[in-house]
Amino acid sequence: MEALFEMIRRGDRPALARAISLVEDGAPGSRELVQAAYRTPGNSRIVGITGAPGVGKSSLVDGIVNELRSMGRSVAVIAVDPSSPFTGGAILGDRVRMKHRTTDPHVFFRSLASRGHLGGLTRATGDVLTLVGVAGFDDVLVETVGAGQSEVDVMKYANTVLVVLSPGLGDAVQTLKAGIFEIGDVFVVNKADLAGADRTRAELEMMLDMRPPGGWRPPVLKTVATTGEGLPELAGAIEAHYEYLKSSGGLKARVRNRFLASLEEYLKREMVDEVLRAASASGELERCLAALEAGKDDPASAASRLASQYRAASSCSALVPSERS
Ligand SMILES: Nc1nc2c(ncn2[C@@H]2O[C@H](COP(=O)(O)OP(=O)(O)OP(=O)(O)O)[C@@H](O)[C@H]2O)c(=O)[nH]1
Ligand SMILES: [Mg+2]
Repeated sequence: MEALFEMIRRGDRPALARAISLVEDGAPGSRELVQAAYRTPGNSRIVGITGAPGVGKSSLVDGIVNELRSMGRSVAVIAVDPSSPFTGGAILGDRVRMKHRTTDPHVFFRSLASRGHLGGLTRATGDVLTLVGVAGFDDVLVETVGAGQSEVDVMKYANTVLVVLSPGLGDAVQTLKAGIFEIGDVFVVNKADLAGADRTRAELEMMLDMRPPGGWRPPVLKTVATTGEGLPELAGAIEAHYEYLKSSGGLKARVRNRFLASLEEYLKREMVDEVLRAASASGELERCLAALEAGKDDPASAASRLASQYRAASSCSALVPSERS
């Protein structure tokens, strides 16, 4: 693992790819690798790209990679697919379009899928981003598909979040519903070659007008990812937002948020495992399940009962040392 870590630090891409697989699988030694990574902080800029399926996120990523490469920056792309626990990312593989990029040594591409362990993907993503940072990429682009909480959770790891829409799908309203509107730092109306782009843009501007004034006003940009139209402006907006973060102290807050988000993911697992273990040992889990099967309980009530029993038990055991002293 030490040798592997050193190779990653030197920017060895096959080593990075291997390490990511180990982390994804929770393989023996992967924890040490991740521990070392967090202690060797990189300073990659992390840009999240999110939006409804098919709006053109991957095409945009491709275009942004081109722009960043022309600025001499190295780029890693992590495509996260929380919606494919059954395909193991096979569909994502089809979605991913990075045709001519594979030969460029300054571009790294990797997709992450749930592989059945639901909930674990968000944890793994935080760790993978840290590993990629160790490899010293200037930029890391994180694309996520699917809608809902997992998407928002993954975006907590980003410094700058691009929310992508396409015209004519009533998307502006949909996006607002999913809670994704709130996290957008830059809005992109892609497929601006299609009818309705200006209307979508106006809708977004109107929604932004309703936000309390002050701070960063997210720009709304039009792009045509397939032709590259608007891509230089988009790269400029990413840069401008990052500069804003640096000068306003917001960057520190984002990084802190990222650690908080990771911590939260791990704590959730720790606590859930622990409560379940205790409930299983006391036989309470069995009783809960039996009551649920018999139609005499509901999961929310059962969960709050298990949690309060756990709290009661742990406060008792916490009292033991002080009683002794
Ligand atoms: N007309 C037009 N088509 C576009 C544009 N950008 C992307 N497309 C097409 O839209 C389709 C979906 O593009 P993707 O880049 O795969 O979209 P995505 O958001 O990554 O899709 P998922 O990852 O499946 O959610 C492809 O057929 C693209 O060629 C654009 O600006 N204009
Ligand atoms: Mg895609």
